This record gives sequence, structure tokens and C-alpha cells, in this order.
Amino acid sequence: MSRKQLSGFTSRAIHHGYDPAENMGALTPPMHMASTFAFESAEQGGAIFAGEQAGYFYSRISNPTLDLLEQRIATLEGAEAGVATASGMGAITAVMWTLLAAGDEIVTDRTLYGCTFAFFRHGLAKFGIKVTHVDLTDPPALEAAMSDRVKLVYFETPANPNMRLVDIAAISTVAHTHGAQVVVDNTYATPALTRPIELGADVVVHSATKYLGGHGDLVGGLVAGSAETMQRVRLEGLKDMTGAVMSPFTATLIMRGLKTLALRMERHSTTAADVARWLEAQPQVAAVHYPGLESFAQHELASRQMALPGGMIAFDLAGGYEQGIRFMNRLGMIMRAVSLGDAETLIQHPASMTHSTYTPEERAAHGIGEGLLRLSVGLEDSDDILADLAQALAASDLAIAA
Ligand code: 4LM
Repeated sequence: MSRKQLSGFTSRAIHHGYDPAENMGALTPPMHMASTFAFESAEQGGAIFAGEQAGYFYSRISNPTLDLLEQRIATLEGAEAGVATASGMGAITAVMWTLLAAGDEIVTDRTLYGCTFAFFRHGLAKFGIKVTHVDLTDPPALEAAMSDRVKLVYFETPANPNMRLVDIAAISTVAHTHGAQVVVDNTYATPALTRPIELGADVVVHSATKYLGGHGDLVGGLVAGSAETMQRVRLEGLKDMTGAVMSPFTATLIMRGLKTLALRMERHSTTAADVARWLEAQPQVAAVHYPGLESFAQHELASRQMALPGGMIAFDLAGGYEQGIRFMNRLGMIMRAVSLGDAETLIQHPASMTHSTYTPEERAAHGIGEGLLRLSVGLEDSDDILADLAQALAASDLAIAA
């Protein structure tokens, strides 16, 4: 069977686009640590620059190692093409600078990762692009906000940090009726759980720093979409406007991560479901937001749109912010750290960390509670995670009594 015809997600994550026979039998793709590429002749160089002949010339535009990673994210997302970037923010900014111009408008959901929010609120506004936040969990609200000037609709699902889900198919239908494109940040779900392009979205962006890399040892970003749009993102947003180019070494690490993505997402989901159910049963826990719980407000949408509920949980303790801080400080194995999607279970406090880019008033208006805690459930054994949570929760209670 040709590797080109592989239909399974993980088989493609392992084999797609690579033939050892073309690389001296090397099972693992070579890493092309080259900034520039030599031409056989001046004429050939001119033809490659003119786009008349395929080939590489400079790694800010393309590189064979990045090329392979771009093909892999494209096949996993069900897209025609991909672009690799230096970070998730590099992916988001490269797409925005390419697809928007002064005078355009963009509609986004109310909840966004803190730096995305800051870029939209402060960065885009500086260049004459109007940003409107709409509750995209309610597709009729988008209908009311659309106009000819809206060129893009942008959201995360599940959203960082409060786990709100957006119905990709419903929102894409409304946006397309008004001639706007849909950009989805698929960092939380990954293509192992949700494939936005297959549901109608136009472009997917990722922080590959998270689940795609999967091991907390790199910073990277990926974009996927139509071949035409990806070529524009490469030549406008990436080459000229951000220069946010990924290193071939990072691309190699992400390709290693992708091989186990589906396996890891299964384990993250199973353990997170155990943890979410356990949290929900504790009297000190006021609310748990996890798509796999029957009590989750959008449980039906989660079952439709996500193959599994994923590894991210948001929750509030009954004792609010003060108990949350005491609880975090009592944890042993579970690490106090931002980022997510690593093998290690990580906990952070969005209001003072990842979402401190919002003012308190903005957090209140955008549904990010001051006491909310965010848990990225890792790959450790479920019993050890639960034991650590239990002892820290008990200790946070004793501290109340003291
Ligand atoms: C964090 N997040 O939440 P880079 N999109 C989403 C994200 O969560 C992030 C980015 C983009 C966190 C980082 C500290 C949904 C990042 C930005 O960090 O630029 O790769 O991705 O803890």
C-alpha cells in the first residue's frame, strides 16, 4: 500500500509525505538546518524566485523539514496546505496581517487566550481594524453583528480558559452567508478531536507549543487552510510582516509529537474525565467546566463536535480566589505553570496569569471568573493526580478552619 493512500489519522501522522527511499533509507526525516539553498545555475535561481520552478531558496519562505510538517498538519486537519510559524501568536498574527486591511472589521468570541485578546484589542485597533466581541455560543447573535465590512469571524473552541464551545458548522454558515471567512484556534481540541475545516471553517490556527508538540520542550505555531490562502499567509503574513519562522529543529520535535497525538489525547481525555467527575463530587468545589460532564451546559454540542472531551478542565472553589491560591500552593506533583498539553499536569490561575492582559472589568464582561482555576490534565497515572488534588483540597480547607 502506498503511504499516500493511508486513511488512518495516526498512520498519516507517522508516514504522510515521507519516503525513506528518497532519504538514504533514513526512517526519521532528516533535519535541514539550512538558512539558504544553492542554485545549480543563475537561471534556475531566477525561475525558483519567480515561482516558475519548484525549489527552496531561503528558509524564511520555505524549508524541506518545515514543508513536511506543513503537509502533515494539512492532512490531519483535512486542509489543502499548511504553514509553520515560530509560535502560536506567530500563526495568529501572520493570518490576521494577511487577511485584514485598515477599515475592515473582525468579529470574535468574547473569550480568547489572553495574548490573542491583547493583540486584537490593542494591536489590530492601532492599525485601523475594528474588533467586535460577540457571544458566538449563540449563532443568531453573530447574524445581528454581521455587515459588509466584517471580513473574518474568529474563535477558540473549547475557549481558553473557561471551556465555552462554539458550534463551528452553525457559525461558519452565518459567516459565509455574509461573505466572511472563519478562523478557528484549534489548540485545545487538536485535529485528533475536532477538525474545523471539515465542519465548514476556512482556516485553522494552532499553538503547536501545546498538545501537538506535547512535551513542553518547544514553542511553535501552525496554520492550515486552502492552498491559495496558505500561499498568501506564507508570502505576506510570514515572509514580510512577521518573519515568525519556525526552526527545523522545532519542526522535527513537533513531527515526533504528532506521531503520538491521538494516543495522548485519548489518555488525556480518560484521565481528565476521571478528574472532572471527582472534582464535581467534592463539597469544596463550586463549579466544574468540562465538556465530558453531563452537567456541562453544552454537553450535546461537545458530543457532536468533539470525538473525546479533551484534557482541559476549568473549575471554581467554593472559597473563591483565596482558597484557590492556598489550594495551588499545597499541590505536590501537579505543577504551578502556564501553558498546557504537556505530559505533566499543570495548574494556573487565569485572572493573574494567562488572562491578566484583560482588565478586571474586561474579565467580568468576557466570562473569566476571578477565582477560576485551569487544570491541564497530564499523562501521569490518574490515581496520583487525584491523590495530589485531594490532599491539597483538604489542606486548603484546614487553612480556612485555622
Ligand atoms: C496558555 N496559551 O494558555 P504560543 N492560542 C491558544 C493558546 O492557549 C495560546 C496561544 C494561542 C498559553 C500560553 C502561556 C488557545 C497560548 C499562543 O504561546 O505563542 O505558542 O501560543 O497558558
